[in-house]
Amino acid sequence: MASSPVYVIGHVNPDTDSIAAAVGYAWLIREKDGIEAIAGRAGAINSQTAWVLKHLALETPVLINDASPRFSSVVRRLDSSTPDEPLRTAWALANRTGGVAPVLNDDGTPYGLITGRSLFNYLGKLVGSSLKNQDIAINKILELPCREAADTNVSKYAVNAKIRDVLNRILREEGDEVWVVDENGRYVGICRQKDLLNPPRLKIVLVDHNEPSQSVASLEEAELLEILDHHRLGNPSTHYPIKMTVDIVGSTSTLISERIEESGLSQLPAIAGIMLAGLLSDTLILTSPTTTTRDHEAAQRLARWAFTAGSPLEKESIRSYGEKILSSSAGLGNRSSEEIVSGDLKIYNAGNFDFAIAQVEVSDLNEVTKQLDPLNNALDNLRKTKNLDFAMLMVTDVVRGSSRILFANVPAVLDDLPYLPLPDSTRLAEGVV
Ligand SMILES: [Mn+2]
Repeated sequence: MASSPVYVIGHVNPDTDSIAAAVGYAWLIREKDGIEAIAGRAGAINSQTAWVLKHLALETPVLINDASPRFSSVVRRLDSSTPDEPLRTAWALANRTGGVAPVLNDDGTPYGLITGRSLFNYLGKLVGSSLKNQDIAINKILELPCREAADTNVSKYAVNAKIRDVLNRILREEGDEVWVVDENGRYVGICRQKDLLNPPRLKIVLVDHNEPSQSVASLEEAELLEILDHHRLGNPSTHYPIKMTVDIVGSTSTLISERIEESGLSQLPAIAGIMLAGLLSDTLILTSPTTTTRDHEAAQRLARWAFTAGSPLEKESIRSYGEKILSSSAGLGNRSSEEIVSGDLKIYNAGNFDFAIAQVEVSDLNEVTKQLDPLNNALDNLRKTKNLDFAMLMVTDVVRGSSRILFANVPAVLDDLPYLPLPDSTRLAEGVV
């Protein structure tokens, strides 16, 4: 079996830096190490990232929201025969596949599986106890159609199904093989019981986060190779040593652009373009308090790679590109309150409280006033369903650099927050993004 690919994946509720870092780092691994690396995403992309991907004509990374091994990691794509072909075809096939011949209908769906057991059962029926039938010559049997000797009761599993979910059921089945089919029920391959017992783990590199709670589900079932991030440490735990870089810069894209430079490589314009978008989005065009000199240098470097002749960003400056990116984030208008409070959501535990902080970016803080009641309701529902002590929604004006904060069930200790209480019981946090 060919070595399995490495997936580079950012956090759930991905923002632009999270997607950009996955795309950029997967490229670097492929380019520098010659390893198959694929950019993944742990959830739906937001409207800002969608705009950037489209503008740069980049493909959306593959959705991976659960790292539990799937049938796709163990499927054997064996050659097949058809129900009407003579059994000798299946016989020849089984000699090459190690004893199995998949028989497929014309539309590509499984008809039945010819195995040693199915053949033996069939011969038993054919010969029976009658002495005269024992004279049938083997070459006559091999002329019979495949359909006769195929076991048509073999179960089918979707190529994307999680092995863990159905393993016990499969182990109780009679045969050693099961079908693996695509979403239309068409043959993908077969899979043997013994391959399911210890499936290869998904190889994963985490970017732009390090807390398992912000990661793809079933991370513990994956083989974690590396973490590359710029956030606070959130207790990642592994059974073996891994490469880990958590540095104080404004974006993960900054770190990756430095790695690319260290390798003596230059980035493709479109990928440099999305990394620059990740950097400018996380640092609000290099103005956020998290911005460092290294981010400024990275922006220059990425701009040099991205703003080349013929690229979609040919005529941009860092400033003009940054403004387009920030204004491409959707306001509150065309999304439901439920979507808004769960879109960019992080769950924390600190000081004996379980709480959530959600954030949404707008270009005008007055948008909040119009939707205050539904947003408060959605925030409180979110708090209840997630079983939290309290929840906050930061509505951030990315142009003027201020936020309005909505609270659900906020504890008294937070009354001392230095943010101006407004009559509608939200608070204004000037300069907080
Ligand atoms: Mn980031």
